[in-house]
Formats: sequence, structure tokens, C-alpha cells
Amino acid sequence: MKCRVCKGKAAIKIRRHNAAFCPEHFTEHAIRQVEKAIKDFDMIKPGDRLLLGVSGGKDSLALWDILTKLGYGVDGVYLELGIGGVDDHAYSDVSRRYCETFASNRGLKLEIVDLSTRYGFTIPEAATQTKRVPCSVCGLSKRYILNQAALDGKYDALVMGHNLDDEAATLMGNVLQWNTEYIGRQHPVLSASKDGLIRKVKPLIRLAERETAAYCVLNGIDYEVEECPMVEGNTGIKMKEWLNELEDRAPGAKHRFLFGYLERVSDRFATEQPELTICQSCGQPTTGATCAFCRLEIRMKS
Ligand code: Q46
Ligand code: ZN
Ligand code: ZN
Repeated sequence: MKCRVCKGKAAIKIRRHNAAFCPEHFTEHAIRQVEKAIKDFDMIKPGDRLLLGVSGGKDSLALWDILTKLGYGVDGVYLELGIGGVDDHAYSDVSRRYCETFASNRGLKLEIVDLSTRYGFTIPEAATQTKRVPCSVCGLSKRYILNQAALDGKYDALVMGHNLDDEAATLMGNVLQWNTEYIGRQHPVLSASKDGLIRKVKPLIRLAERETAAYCVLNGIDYEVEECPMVEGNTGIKMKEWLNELEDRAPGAKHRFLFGYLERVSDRFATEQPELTICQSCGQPTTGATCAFCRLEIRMKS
């Protein structure tokens, strides 16, 4: 297996591009993919102040590295969710340390928001009390807190580390249920709303999960390799497995599914988005009288 660019020994093969790369040219390829996604979808404007949600995993740290190499000034925010672990592995603590080490080695600014100190509960506590799937309370909390952190810091855009697999899995889950409102909201750029939703961008959508992992390994970035111990019940995992089977038989299937939707179909669902109002309790946008996070907070105090 030879590198497509220099014909040296390849370190990774990417079947959907029918190409293999050595470490140096794979790094270059990954950076170009992010650059292309930013340009094609007009994600970032000159002078934008950017905040990246970092989890300590491969995607967000690879993205922070790539954006920095592309010359963007990006601050990071880590949400301490209070997720413990299996045996001695304290998942949230270990993940936070990877983010701190990454940021301090490069002189980057990292804000830590501790769910327990700021809002009085952890994700395991919220999941137990509400009897909901952990990823459901976790997802809504992360969306809310990241938006709030970006508003508080007066950032222009919130950068998210969702990769091709994540986005294709979300789309497939929503298509299988015909959740048209959610389908209408799926785009690599979600515009800011005047009532307090910050613009969201996803520059990693052209890179698959194994490529962000390879990027970290080949670029000496240490990241949390353990899976979150609370992942059970997450339907996205099933979607990813099915898509991987499809991808094995038809390389490029994930990319064609997601980008075919974005380029040819997404406009037709854009009108399906619900009207937003202001949460009477916190002032963030919501579809009802009180937003899902405030309802969760009230429940956790009762
Ligand atoms: S951290 Fe939270 Fe994830 Fe853990 S509980 Fe689920 S959503 S799996 S990315
Ligand atoms: Zn090469
Ligand atoms: Zn609220």
C-alpha cells in the first residue's frame, strides 16, 4: 500500500476516496477536508470568535488541532458531566485531563463548566431521577450549556466536533422515523437566531471516525479512548453499526447518504422547523413555555 502523493509507505487506506496516505500526507489530507467543509458551507467568517466544545475524545481534539493549524483562534470549553467509570477509570476526570493537557501544551484557552457546581446535579444523578436514557438528559444539557457558554463569552459561533459517522447516523435515525422537524434542522451550519441561539458549525463532517482517530495517533494527540460508561440506550450507536456494514459493502455510502441529503434534499425540509419562543425561566430559545433544561433543573431540585 503506497501513499497517493509521495508513493512512500502508506499508514492508512481510505476506501471511499480509493486512496492511501503516509502519515504526513494523511495529515495534510485531513486538514484539507476540514478546510473544504468550512469553505463549501461558508462556516466561518473572517474575525469570528470561535468556541469549540471539547470532550477529550478524538474528534474534538483533532478538530482543535486542525483549526489551530489552519490559523483560526479557537477557545475550548469542557463540560464536566460527573460521569464515573468502570473499575478505576473515572471517565469525566480522565477526559478533562486530556483537554487540559492538550490546551496547556499549545497555550490555548480552555474553560471548564462543572455541571454539578453550576447547576447542582450530574448526568448520572439526572438519569436516575428522571428514569431517562442517560444520553437523552446528557444531550439536552450539553446543547443548553454550550449555547449558554458561547453567549456568555460573546462568541460568534460554537464549533462542534461531529464527524461524518455522527451526522450520517443522526440523519439515518431521523429518516427511519421520518422526524421531519429534526431532519430540517440537520445542517453543518445552523444560523444564529435573534432570540439567543448561537450559530453552530460542524467542520469535521468530511472526516470519518477512524480518520479522526488516525489523525490523533499520527499527530501524537492523546485522547480518551474508553467509551463513555453511560452510552447504553444510545440509538445512534446502532445506526453507526448498520451504516458501517453498508460502508463495508459499498465504500462511500455514508458520504453519499449525508452529502446527497445536504446538497440535493435538505432545502425541502427547511420549512419543517418549529417556531421558537423564549423560555420564561432562563430566556434561552425553546419550543414550549419552559425549555427542556430548565424543566430538568426544576425536576432535580424537587
Ligand atoms: S457523554 Fe453523554 Fe455521550 Fe456519555 S452519556 Fe451519552 S451523550 S455517551 S457523547
Ligand atoms: Zn506521502
Ligand atoms: Zn430555560
